[in-house]
Amino acid sequence: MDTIKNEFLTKGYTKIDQLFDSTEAEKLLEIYNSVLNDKEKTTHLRSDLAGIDTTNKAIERITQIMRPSLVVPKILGHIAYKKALHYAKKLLGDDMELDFDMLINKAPHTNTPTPWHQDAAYWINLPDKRAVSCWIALDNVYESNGCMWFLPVPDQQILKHNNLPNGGALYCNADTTHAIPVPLQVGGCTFHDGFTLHYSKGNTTDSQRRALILNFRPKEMIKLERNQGIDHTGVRKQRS
Ligand SMILES: O=C(O)CCC(=O)C(=O)O
Repeated sequence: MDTIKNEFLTKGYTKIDQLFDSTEAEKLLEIYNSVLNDKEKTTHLRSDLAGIDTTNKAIERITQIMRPSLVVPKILGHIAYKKALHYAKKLLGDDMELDFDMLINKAPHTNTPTPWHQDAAYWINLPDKRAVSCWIALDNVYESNGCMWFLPVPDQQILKHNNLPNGGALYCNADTTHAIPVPLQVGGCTFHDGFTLHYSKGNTTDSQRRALILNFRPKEMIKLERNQGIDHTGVRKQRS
């Protein structure tokens, strides 16, 4: 645990090879697929991080569904949530709690990168800036289907971000020459800090690239967010 914590605190990210086993992965995938395939129940939580393709609105390239646990609350009982919370507490303190979950899928042959960004650019400016995202692989991930890449940022700076057109993701320009890809097997995960730059290449393979992301921050900061109407379900706001 000390090595993991040290890596997280110095580099802004770390990885766990196996958060849960293949039996647990199958259970999670069953719930995950039911949410992903239910366009009706997820309409208000769903977007394409690549921005809507105005020439073909039916195609989602990078499907993001916020707060899947609002659609299927039983997902909260999966061991992934408990284990990720355990690590979040070890990494950033016992007051960490789940702020929100989200699911991101890259459909086969959509070849659309998730642009370089810092998660903190999406969030309001909270007095306590501790936050960690656990990115869980539900397919084996490598460069050509969109594993995560990371680049540490010193001093909790937030770089200038812009929006991709048509409701797409935030992106920033940075020198990413020294970024590191992190391939994972199903059930493996990474933890990254809210200020760490990250990105993934497009999926050029025949299968999906499914990931579940769990975000943790201090209980008091979640209260502050909720008091300001921030529940991570709605229209994305941009901070920088
Ligand atoms: O899954 C991806 O491609 C991007 C994930 C991401 O940006 C995040 O977890 O903060």
